Order: sequence, then structure tokens, then C-alpha cells
Amino acid sequence: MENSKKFIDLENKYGAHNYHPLPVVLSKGKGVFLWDVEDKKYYDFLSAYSAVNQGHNHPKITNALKAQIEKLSLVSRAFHSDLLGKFAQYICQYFSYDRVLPMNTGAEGVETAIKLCRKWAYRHKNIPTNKARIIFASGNFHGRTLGAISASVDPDSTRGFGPFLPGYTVIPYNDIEALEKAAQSPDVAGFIVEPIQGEAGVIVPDDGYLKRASAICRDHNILLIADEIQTGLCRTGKILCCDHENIQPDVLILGKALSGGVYPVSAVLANDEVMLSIEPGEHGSTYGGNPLACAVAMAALQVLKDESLAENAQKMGELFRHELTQQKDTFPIIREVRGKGLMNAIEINDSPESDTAWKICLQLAKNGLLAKPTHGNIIRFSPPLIITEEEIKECCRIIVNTLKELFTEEWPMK
Ligand code: IF1
Repeated sequence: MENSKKFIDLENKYGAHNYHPLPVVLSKGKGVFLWDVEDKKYYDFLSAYSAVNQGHNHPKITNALKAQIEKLSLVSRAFHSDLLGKFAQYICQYFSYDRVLPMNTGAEGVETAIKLCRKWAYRHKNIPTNKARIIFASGNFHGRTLGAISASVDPDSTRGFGPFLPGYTVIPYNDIEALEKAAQSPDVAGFIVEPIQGEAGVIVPDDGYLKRASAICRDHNILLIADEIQTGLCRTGKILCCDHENIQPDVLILGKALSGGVYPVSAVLANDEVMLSIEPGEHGSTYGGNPLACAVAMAALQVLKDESLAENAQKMGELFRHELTQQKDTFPIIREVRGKGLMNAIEINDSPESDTAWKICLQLAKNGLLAKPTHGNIIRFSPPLIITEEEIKECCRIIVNTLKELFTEEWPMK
């Protein structure tokens, strides 16, 4: 721990205090494993918030990065490059859209989608200028930009950052009547939604919610915009979480595992009517669509298919939830085990204000498994999608043994 403390102290002394990390200092990663500076090995059950679905340092992705960096990394969009068109064709055919607008972070992808939605609304839905409204779902997390947090109802995301962007309507998540009601307004341009709410605590909506939302959007000429930055790219057991309900959103936002964790890459996909609403010079970014990002993203997407990571996520997720749900009778601390594919969470039977989940995560780290709570009493469990059945079973044993260590038969924690 002495070695870790040195690193933590330096970070605290010179870094902004905008996070509260677990006291673990990592220095190496491979596949589903991470090692700290004391060379302690961990299973990674956060996957950098689903950015390393392919596993840490996947050779096909890192080799694509190394090969491209030797040639060309960045030219800006002031000129063409030999990879952007190839990447655009590849990703559009991969997800069946006409066009892609490449950016870097997920939040930039969300901002891009909001701007596209408004542009489309003024041009194709004849909404009066500056009157377009976008519907969001309460409990959402779409990033840390002002455009994203203007939709947030989480005080930690919004307190002290106002004023916020106008033209937003927030409705309850998983409430189709609320969407139907909000969609009546003629000024509504779009509905942005996470197919499963990640930060809110892996909130899985009712079966059919997305399909009914898609129908309402179609009936009211509203763009359905899916934020699949966290749920996408095989995390929930399908290439896209929307695939579980066989719906194709009008606008698809991807990020995180689009680069397998080696480089920030995000992308917004849409068909011509929406995408061509933005004309030259109206949107972009210095690094958006750079050759290095294109090379890495194509490799990262190919790995998902080559290694059947959606199928593995489906199977391993079912096994994980089965193993842990069985423990509910033994451990009243487990309120609920939920998720889809390998996007799972355990809701702890204690108040969100308690530090029980935090203490469980500290003990899990001692036992070689890294996970982190969200919203106080919910622990997310999202390993890389390459995890094997044997590894999942070992991790379930680590979780169960950790609960045994912390909780006597009586309640509460000893
Ligand atoms: C942090 C949360 C997860 C996202 C969805 C957009 C973005 C994210 C559905 C923005 C990013 C990250 C951000 C990171 C922690 C993590 C996170 F806890 F913040 F909310 F995963 F749940 N849409 N989520 O999940 O993408 O700009 O970060 O690339 O800010 O601490 P980004």
C-alpha cells in the first residue's frame, strides 16, 4: 500500500478533485485483468465504464494503433485522409445507416446528436427557429457537457453549473404514457434515451418500451435518438441494445468500446435526411475522424464480430445473474440482481446514503475484483465481454466470499 499511497498523494496534490476513486493504483492491464503498482492482480468488473468490452490491450486493436501511428495520426478535416472514407463506409454498413459523423468522446457524440436533431427539425419538420424541444428520460446520463447536464435531474451533475440549455422536456423513464403525452407538442424534434440507464444504476426498462417509444416517435415525426455509448457494442448481449427489440433508432450514438479503450472515438450515425441537415463548416472537431481513430475503431468493431462477443456477453451475463440471484436468500444485503448481457448490477439492501456498497467494493478489491458503486447503494458489475465461464464462476465466488466476510447471518454488517 505504501507504493500506492505515493501515487495517490501526487494525484491529490496536483490533480483536480473531480473524482473519488477507490484507493487502487493501476499500472498494467491485459484482457479481463488489471495489476496495481504492488503487482496485485484484479478482475476488472468496471471495464472503464464499458470502454474495454474487447478486454484491456486487445492485440488486434493495439496493433492497428501501432501500425497507423507509424504512418499518420492527425491531419484535421481541413484535408481528406486515406482512412476516413474507408471507416465511414465500414461503420455505416456495420450498423445499416447512410452516414456517420465521427467525434471523440461520448459527450461530443450526444452534443452532435442534439445539434443534428435541432437542425433536422427546423429544416424538415418546420418547427419555428429556436423553438425545437427534445425529450429526455429522467435518471439519464449523457455526459458532463452543459448540453448533457441540462437534461440531468441528478444534483451531483447539475448543482452550481447553471444556467442550463432551454428546449428540454424531461419525462419519467420507462413510462410510455408520459412519452405519448409529451410527443403531442408540435415543437418536439427528438427523444434521446439510453436503452438501459447505466449511471442511474442499470435500470432495465419493461420489454417493449423501446419498440413502443419508436412507434410513438414515428407517429409524431420525432427522431428517436439512442444513446448506446454504454449499452452498445455487445455489452447487453446484442451488437446494440436496441437490437433486443428489433428497432433501429433514427440517430445512433456510439462511443467508449468503439475504440476498445485505446483511444477516444465516438460516432453518430443517421440517414441522409438527418445527417445532411448539417452543412460544411457547421460542426466538427480537431480530432474527429482522424486516421488513427479510424484505424482503431475498425479493428475494435471487427473484434466484436470475430470473437462473437455479443453471444458471449449474453451467455456469461445469464450465468452471472443466475449465480448471484441464488445467493439472495443467504444474503439479505442483496436487494436485487439485474441487468442484460454483461451490463449488470447488484442493488444493496441499504439506503443510498449508506457507505455499505462502498465498503463492499473495498473488500472486493482486497479479494481481487474491481467494481464501483453508483448512486450509493448500487454496485455495477461489467467485466470485459471476453470473460470465460470459468472466470465468471471464479468472480461469483469472490463476490459471495466477500459478502460472507462482511455480513454475519444477523443483520447489519458486523
Ligand atoms: C464520468 C457515469 C457511466 C455514458 C452515456 C454518454 C456518456 C457516458 C450513457 C459520455 C459516459 C462515463 C463518464 C464517466 C463515468 C461513466 C459513467 F458514471 F459517469 F455515468 F458509464 F455510467 N452517455 N459515462 O455512460 O461519454 O464523454 O464520458 O466519453 O464522467 O465519470 P464520455
